[in-house]
Amino acid sequence: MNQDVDVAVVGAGFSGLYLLHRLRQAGLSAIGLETGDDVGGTWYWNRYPGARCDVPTTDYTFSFDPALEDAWTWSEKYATQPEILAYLRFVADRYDLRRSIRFATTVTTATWDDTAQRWQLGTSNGAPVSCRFYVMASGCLSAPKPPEIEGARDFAGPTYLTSRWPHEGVDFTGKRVAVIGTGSSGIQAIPLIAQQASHLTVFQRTPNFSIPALNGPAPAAAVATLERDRAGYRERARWSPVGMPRQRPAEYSWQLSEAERRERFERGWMSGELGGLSTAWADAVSDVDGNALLSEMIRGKIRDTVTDPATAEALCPQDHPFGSKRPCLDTGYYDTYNRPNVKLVDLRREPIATITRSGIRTAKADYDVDAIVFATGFDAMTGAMLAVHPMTGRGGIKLDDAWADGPKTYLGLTVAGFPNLFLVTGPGSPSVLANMAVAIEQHVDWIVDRITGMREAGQTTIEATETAQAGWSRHVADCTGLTLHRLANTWYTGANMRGKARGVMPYTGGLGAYRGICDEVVSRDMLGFRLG
Ligand code: FAD
Ligand code: N01
Repeated sequence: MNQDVDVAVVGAGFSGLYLLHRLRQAGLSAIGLETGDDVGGTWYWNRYPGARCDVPTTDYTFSFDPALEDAWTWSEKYATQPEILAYLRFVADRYDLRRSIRFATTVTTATWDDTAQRWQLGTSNGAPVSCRFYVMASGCLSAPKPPEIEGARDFAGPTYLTSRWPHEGVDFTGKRVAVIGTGSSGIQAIPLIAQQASHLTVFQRTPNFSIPALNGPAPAAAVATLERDRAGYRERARWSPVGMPRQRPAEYSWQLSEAERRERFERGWMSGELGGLSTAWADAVSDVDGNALLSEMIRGKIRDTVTDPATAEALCPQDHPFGSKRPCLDTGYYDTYNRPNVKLVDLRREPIATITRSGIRTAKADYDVDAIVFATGFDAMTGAMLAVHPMTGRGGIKLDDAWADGPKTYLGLTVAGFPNLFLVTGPGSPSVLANMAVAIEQHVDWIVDRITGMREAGQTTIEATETAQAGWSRHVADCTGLTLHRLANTWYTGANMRGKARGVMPYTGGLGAYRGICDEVVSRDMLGFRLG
């Protein structure tokens, strides 16, 4: 027996929770299907030491209900994973969402039935689901990347994935630990693991830019700005390029003297926000030359902090402009390499040959350890969507075939050939380049408004045209051509996954501009969509 609903929502993180709330408010029947056994998504899974947000929490928060904002106060500028998880649980309870979610349930297959004009979802637990609309709120950083290291299964000791951290925590006291990976997850975890372990060896393939978070209570000035006019602040965030209202500089690097650039850089460095540096001057993250000045100043900070010159040099990113790869916010990351119990292994000089029973063998040495932490990242943006396999649209077309040369969407929200399927924060949407709480609310509102609009118009199907999808893909590529993101091998481009098609996946034109485009599509009679 099927479970029949108007809308099936895959995932119970920020996106799934807000979707369920809005769908219920709209009088639609909906079910949430979630692999985890509780709500939270990212914040349910990523429980590694030091996990916290890198967008100030007063911005990284739901804004759809002022009463919810009144009911919750964040304790820190950058809240920890347990606090963000507690918030999402609070949201689930406040709007009584859990009763609509089937936990411990993975959506395994999805098939469009053109006769019934419904999706049929196979699940790992309980009845299959039949739904008119199928929404993948499955997360763009939710599918862990396999370590892709030979011998990974041979290691005799425990291994941990930052994105699947044990709920009971891990005690590394007295242990020799290896961390592989120096992205945001590794850079947050490394200082805390170093404090506990007897010895920590960090295996770094590509150094990342990181700036100090300077965490603490939410800065009084930021809170005052927000509280003076919260509705206005939230509205400005919605129309801003990155989902946070921030001043953008007018002066380009070449219009500033060296002393002025230094002064702005130091202020940005001490702002404790990624935006503090990317707005140091107008061309800081948009032009190679303006960026080179900034990147070199950051390398200077690394050299000033790390006492061993060879280690400092190995930690200095040289292969990508600041901001082209997601930079990190850290607490004591570079200082950690001054500890006597921490060693950096530069995999560019000695690549990993294999993992052995007792540790990690590189081209130069054997490093025996008691535990290995894989901070190796995600099959980003497409991983969770393609893991529903097969996902079959009109005429038997499969999503992995449709995306064989890279993901193609219309607005990052829909895929030609897949009627009544919506993606939240899909490839071709700004998502990961913005404050995602704001990006998610925009997507959810747009999707639910379309579904309710169709109900009012007596329509049952919506599908992007091939022409619209091709046009959007061109626009996404054109915008990318104007940014520095194309210059780095990152998870934004699929380069972190063996065999994955290459191309900048997020929309780089900015969240506010994107919102305007989505609204314009609606105001122009759903331009690019076929409705029936
Ligand atoms: P997720 O939270 O990823 O939830 C998706 C859910 O879908 C998961 O629980 C997953 O189990 C479930 N799922 C997937 N596939 C299936 C399936 N087939 N069947 C059933 N369930 C399925 N963004 C920011 O803007 N600011 C930050 O500071 C920030 N910090 C981050 C820190 C970390 C450690 C990570 C990994 C990401 C961070 N992000 C941040 C991005 C973050 O992913 C988003 O902000 C947001 O939490 C995503 O919410 P979501 O609901 O869209 O997806
Ligand atoms: O993943 P990553 P992440 N051998 O892909 C290395 C968000 N986030 O989980 O760069 C050796 O960035 C890999 O090396 P390289 C945020 O958006 C936010 O850290 O491919 N090394 C890299 O160093 C972030 O960008 C926060 O050469 C291997 C690392 O593993 C995104 O999630 C915290 C390897 C992976 O870094 C992903 O971050 C956490 C191999 N085989 C996450 N395979 C905040 O602070 C991979 N690596 C808010």
